[in-house]
Amino acid sequence: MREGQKSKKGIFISLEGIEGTGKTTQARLLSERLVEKGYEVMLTQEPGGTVIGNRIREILLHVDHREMSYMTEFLLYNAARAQHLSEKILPALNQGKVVITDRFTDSTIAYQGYGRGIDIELLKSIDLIATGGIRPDLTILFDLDVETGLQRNKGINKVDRLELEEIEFHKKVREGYLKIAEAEPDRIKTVDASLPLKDVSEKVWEIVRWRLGI
Ligand code: Z5A
Repeated sequence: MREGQKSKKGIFISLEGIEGTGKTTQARLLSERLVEKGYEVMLTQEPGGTVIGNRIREILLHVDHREMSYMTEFLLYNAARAQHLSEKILPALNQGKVVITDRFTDSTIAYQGYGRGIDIELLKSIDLIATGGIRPDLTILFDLDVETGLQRNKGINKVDRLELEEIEFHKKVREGYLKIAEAEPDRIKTVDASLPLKDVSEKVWEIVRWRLGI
């Protein structure tokens, strides 16, 4: 899971992808299936997952904060992640739980790196400070064309600061995700998120069962 982590009994799973790919829905379905099988699960999300993280989330996503610099945005995501890890993720893993997080470091590489254009090496060096190098054991990337993803979100009337970005930004993020997945095929498994919801959840379950050996 990470370089240098002292103890770890649980399994750390992250779900990634552009908006509207179904991460939140699939996180819930996966959690329910794992609980049915007797696993203790902690379902969480970024930015957020803690009181401090949720406050940072409000700052990050508020539509009025259009003047936020890319560097401020990047550092706030990392601040929220550092808190999330120390307060929630690591304690849950040390208790042997399966932690499912809706987004983690790959989101920062995809959005702030490939999307905003911040140097990837710089992102990685700050990530090391925020996370101590902790990586999920398994990441599922939900891949979907940008137009469909944004359309699905329109259906639920959800708008935040990042969703106001031009479509080109979201396309760069999607391409970024695909590059990240290509570079780490053992950790990151890509699922076609354009399939019907039930089919996507079956693919997710297949991958997770394989990873857990059940
Ligand atoms: N961000 C960042 O820039 N850097 C970072 O480091 C981190 C995050 C951690 C967080 O937004 C924003 O922060 C996000 C990235 C940025 N930017 N944006 N924009 P969020 O947490 O509020 O939202 P999100 O992560 O982007 O997820 P989402 O937009 O809520 O979508 P989703 O979770 O992937 O999808 P969903 O809510 O499960 O489903 C959306 C709709 O589609 C819903 O009506 C479903 O019923 C429907 N759906 C789901 N699956 C299907 C299928 N298979 N077919 C048809 N319809 C479906």
